[in-house]
Amino acid sequence: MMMPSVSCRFRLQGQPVSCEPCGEGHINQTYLLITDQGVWYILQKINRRVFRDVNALMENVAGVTRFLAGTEPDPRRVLTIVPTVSGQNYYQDEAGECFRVYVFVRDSLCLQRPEAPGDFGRSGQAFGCFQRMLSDYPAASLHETIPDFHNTPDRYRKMEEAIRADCHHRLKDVSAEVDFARARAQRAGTLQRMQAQGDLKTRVTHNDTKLNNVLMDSATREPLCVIDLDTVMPGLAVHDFGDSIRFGASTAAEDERDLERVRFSLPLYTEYARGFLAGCAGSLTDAEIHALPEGAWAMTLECGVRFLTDYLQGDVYFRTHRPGHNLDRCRTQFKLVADMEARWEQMHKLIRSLA
Ligand code: ADP
Ligand code: GN1
Ligand code: MG
Repeated sequence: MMMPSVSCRFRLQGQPVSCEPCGEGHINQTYLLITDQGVWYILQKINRRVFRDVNALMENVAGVTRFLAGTEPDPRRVLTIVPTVSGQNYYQDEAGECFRVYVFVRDSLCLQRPEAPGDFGRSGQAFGCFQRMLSDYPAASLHETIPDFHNTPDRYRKMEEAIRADCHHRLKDVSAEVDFARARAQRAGTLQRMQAQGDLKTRVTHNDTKLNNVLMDSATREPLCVIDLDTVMPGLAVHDFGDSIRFGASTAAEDERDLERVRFSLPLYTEYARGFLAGCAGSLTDAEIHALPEGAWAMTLECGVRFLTDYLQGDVYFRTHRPGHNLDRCRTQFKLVADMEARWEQMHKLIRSLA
């Protein structure tokens, strides 16, 4: 990358000497920016197609990070926004593109899959703890950065719209996946119905709890910092649990093409559940604990539906790196859903034994 001209808009220590793409996020464009004083930053171009109201988004991030920094003195444990020269928390250029800078959390690991025993459980503890720490955060002050983000029935409606439009003539490739999703449409709304009836509590949640959204200390592998706060909104604890499971409790990557290699791992599920429950430290209700397996199933199915919808719409939402990438992702998610259904009793039994 050419040295970005936007860097001069931020209060950096020193002059940039390098700026290279960084990370494997599907949404924003992320760069590691290093200055001549040896200071490392994360520079991000925010995805405007996904986040329509960047001002609201950054108000959320600023509010949450300020709140967390008030309880946590170690700067490596909370995401830190670097302001612009005029004191704003992001910069908008003439073309309307929006950029922000964070302090890079040094000596940290960002894992794409659990690598060492305990990695996944520790990430569960971090996300559970994150949610508990935000339990006193004024939820009403948060903007809904993506409306209906984990409203699974609404994700189904969008899939059906994409099927009807079939604007890229891809429907013919995905009849098995469409059938798989449709066969589960009724059950997919279970958690929303429970929430509407007041059986599941609405909390401040992260909503994007992939393993690569928590940084670990590279020396001790202890969780350091929960990142990617763009979707912190009122939501369901079981969704935070489930989104981690769909990504991390698989024996293969989210985009693995060989489905034989994709299996739902009960040991990883157990490890995560143990860590998550410890992080929540008794704050979950019995109904939430009982619904954890449903959260895993629903988040995996929903994510598969979202990948399928994006495939049908021509890959406009998630960043892709090859033709059919979103369809490959959809297939891994549906394979995991089928595996979970086959192990449903064990998933429940494990949660009961931990609770
Ligand atoms: P996306 O929404 O595209 O996933 P993220 O905010 O998760 O964007 O950032 C993408 C990647 O950049 C992360 O997975 C991580 O590798 C890296 N990253 C982001 N913020 C930091 C940070 N403060 N310190 C170190 N690495 C970071
Ligand atoms: C996106 O931003 P990233 O890569 O952490 C997406 C999540 C999906 C995930 C699938 C804002 O997460 O909802 O579960 O891809 N984030 C947004 O890997 O849509
Ligand atoms: Mg991310």
